[in-house]
Amino acid sequence: MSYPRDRYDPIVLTAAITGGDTLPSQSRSIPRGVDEIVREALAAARAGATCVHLHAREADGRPSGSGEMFGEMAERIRASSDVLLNFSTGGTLGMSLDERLEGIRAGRPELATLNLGTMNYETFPHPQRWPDVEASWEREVLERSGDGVFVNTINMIRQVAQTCRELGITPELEAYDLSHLHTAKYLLEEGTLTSPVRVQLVLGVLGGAGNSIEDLFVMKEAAERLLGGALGGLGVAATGYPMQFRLVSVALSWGLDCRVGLEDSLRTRRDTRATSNAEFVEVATELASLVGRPIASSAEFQSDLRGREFAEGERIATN
Ligand code: KMH
Ligand code: ZN
Repeated sequence: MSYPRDRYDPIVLTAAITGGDTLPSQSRSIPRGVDEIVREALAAARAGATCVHLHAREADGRPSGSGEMFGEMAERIRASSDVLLNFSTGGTLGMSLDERLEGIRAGRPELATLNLGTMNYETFPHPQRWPDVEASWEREVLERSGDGVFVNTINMIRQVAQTCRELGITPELEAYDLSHLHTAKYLLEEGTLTSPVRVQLVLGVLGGAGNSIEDLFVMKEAAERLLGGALGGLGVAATGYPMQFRLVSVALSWGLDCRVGLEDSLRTRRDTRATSNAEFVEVATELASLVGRPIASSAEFQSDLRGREFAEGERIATN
């Protein structure tokens, strides 16, 4: 599956199961603890997701970088499904990079996020819009609002890229803004990243680009202009309702990979809060069917990723 996609080429559909930005008090549907996250990931796979993007959360919903939890999630999901695993290295504010990399070392997912820059990162920017919360740790998160910085220095990015290479993991480059695409271009030129690269445009985080269709257009055009032939895949993850589904609708028509799920949105209709990630996958597969865009099976995506590794290995062998 090369990029750009032809008119009927399949796209990769990722379900973002739980994330680490939302607070459990916002919705009891946000899976917490290994049992709930595994259950939700398997249900999303059964509903048609090619891949699941996973964070870890403790039983009380607190985000965690625990290698033990990620390792258990990987083992239990792989025992029941061929869905591909995409683990977050984003962690949560205050985690060291080593803590953020524990999960991929333990679970050896097929993919892992590689966040392309340091940025302001706000989920609850104004007290007037804070959700009611139950746990004291949630209140502490809200009280820190306005000071959120997501740290990803160039050397940290180099370390994530190197760790992925050592573990045979495909990095998914997370671009929140135009500057991140320039960083990706530079890292390809210095050899930290190797072509082809998979880029995901992450839209709607306060501190990054917005989640309008115009923002998606600008970022897509910039990605193609800056990364051109090095793009092996280009996708979009947009936050919030209705923009997650509106951008998915455009992305499906353009042949971009798509991400849906409770990490990025809590509603599947204007007045309906989602009760599962499978509901999001069902909306995305219905939209895909309506616009004639096949969704890649996990086996197709797996062989695509392996094909590149093989091709890369061949290139190294002939040097
Ligand atoms: N929660 C998304 C906006 C990661 O996991 O590394 C950011 C994200 C990045 O998914
Ligand atoms: Zn994530």
